[in-house]
Amino acid sequence: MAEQVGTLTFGIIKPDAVRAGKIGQIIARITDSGFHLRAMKLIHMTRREAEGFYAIHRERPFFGELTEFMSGGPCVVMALEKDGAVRAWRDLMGATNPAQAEEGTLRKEFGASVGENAVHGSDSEENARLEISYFFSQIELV
Ligand code: IDP
Ligand code: MG
Repeated sequence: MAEQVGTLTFGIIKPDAVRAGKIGQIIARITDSGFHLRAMKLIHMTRREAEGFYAIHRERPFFGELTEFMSGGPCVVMALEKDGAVRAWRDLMGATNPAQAEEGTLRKEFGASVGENAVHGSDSEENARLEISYFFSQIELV
């Protein structure tokens, strides 16, 4: 495993952005912003896998819509490294609702609605570790 120079966060290029052909542009924005890719793969989650990933939102009114969307097509899951990675990745993503996201953020550029907002990012280092381990085994982290 390469020497770790920052902290890790977990990101997803969501099915809407994959469907729109934006994988390459989003990865370019990620690496141009100084993140190092530590793990990455294209997957298509089952409904159960999406429900497991978003279990924390089980009671929210949008849980059904969210897990249907996230299991509705392929997505790209990633472990990203940078100094202060959790915060830096959320800053690059922008607000949950693309209509409220700042200029220059990924959700502003690629998100269509509060549900279909192009990218996911962990909200804490602890959740980043849990989310990375949900999708990647030890040997998939470079
Ligand atoms: P975050 O992705 O910015 O951390 P969360 O509140 O954790 O936002 O919500 C997780 C995901 O659930 C969002 O990214 C979005 O895809 C979806 N979501 C959040 N709020 C709504 C809503 O009001 N309607 C539909 N989907 C929502
Ligand atoms: Mg969240």
